[in-house]
Amino acid sequence: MKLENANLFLVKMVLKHPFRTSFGVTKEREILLVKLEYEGRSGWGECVAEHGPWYSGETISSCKFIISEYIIPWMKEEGLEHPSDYQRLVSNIKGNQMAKACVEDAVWDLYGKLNNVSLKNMINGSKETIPSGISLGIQKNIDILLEKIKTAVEQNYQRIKIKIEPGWDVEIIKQIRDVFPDILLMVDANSAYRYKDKDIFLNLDKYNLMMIEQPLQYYDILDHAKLQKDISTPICLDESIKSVDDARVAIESDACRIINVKPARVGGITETLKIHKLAEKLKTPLWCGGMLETGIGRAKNVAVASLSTFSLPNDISESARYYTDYIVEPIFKLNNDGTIDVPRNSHGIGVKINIEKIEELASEKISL
Ligand code: OSB
Ligand code: MG
Repeated sequence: MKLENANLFLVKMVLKHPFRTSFGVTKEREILLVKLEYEGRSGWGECVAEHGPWYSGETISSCKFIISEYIIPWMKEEGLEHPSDYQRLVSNIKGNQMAKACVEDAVWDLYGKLNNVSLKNMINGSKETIPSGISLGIQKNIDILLEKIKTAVEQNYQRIKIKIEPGWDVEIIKQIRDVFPDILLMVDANSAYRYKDKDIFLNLDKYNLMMIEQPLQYYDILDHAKLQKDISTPICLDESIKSVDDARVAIESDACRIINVKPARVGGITETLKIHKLAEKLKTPLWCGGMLETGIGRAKNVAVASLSTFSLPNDISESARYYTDYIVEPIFKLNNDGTIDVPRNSHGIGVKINIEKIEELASEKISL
């Protein structure tokens, strides 16, 4: 298939509740969507980059630039036999994983639609439902957080993740454990600490946490390995892992024992499949992270989480947790057992795009 048409949409979605992490507060999400067209069919991808470079170095503007200046023109020149050929097409572009990933997602979706096959089946996903967890941001006070945990536990989310930062860590976890001694609980620091803060992690080590996600700087594999020697709670890396090579180095140096794979952060589905193979070989448990995606990115994440190595609860909560507007149908709902169904009888990412809604929410539309 050789690309005939491409469109970018910039939509704004307001979160039901502000989401606060150690690097900032998100109240609304500006989202770049990519639509690719070939032979009357279209494929969609969602870019997870944020307005500013706070989670990673990429931004909506940098992604727009890389996609419109290079990726789309190259795709109009050269056809692809299969989505797995896409990596070669963009191999000259260093970094810019999120920009590359959202176009790759649209290629997989388009290929699935042209060939009547679901993304789950294209990548050999082996699960019909995926375990769902919830990520709770930093709150104004502990009572609000405890109430949010109570609600999530009643909804049967399979594990609770708490965002931490200096001043909102050990004492908060102690109080959560006083009320909820047995829930599957983990924390995510989004790089808010340095190795010199090791005592905080020695304290957190007492609270039977499933894992500690990204405690230190994203480039700092050495200090993560030192910290992992000091504590028995597994370290899970998020921001540090941008490729299968990063994953191999981190696992081999014991800088982490679990990886949060965000397909967009590692450059796409093909790179994710390489990490899946590596994790299978090295027996490293994976789970799929989230970036407050709309239904387009969420559908892709759900399919990826159906891979056998994605054995731990994912940051894929039900659609209604995030936004009041929906741009796909059906929306993702939480089953009573805290799982989410993987679309399998539909084609591509398995959701129908509500183009009227996208046009309504779009502040910008670019035809390439
Ligand atoms: O670090 O996992 C993270 C959201 C935005 C940016 C970074 C992260 C997150 C989350 C939310 O934790 C996960 C979700 O989409 O539910
Ligand atoms: Mg994280």
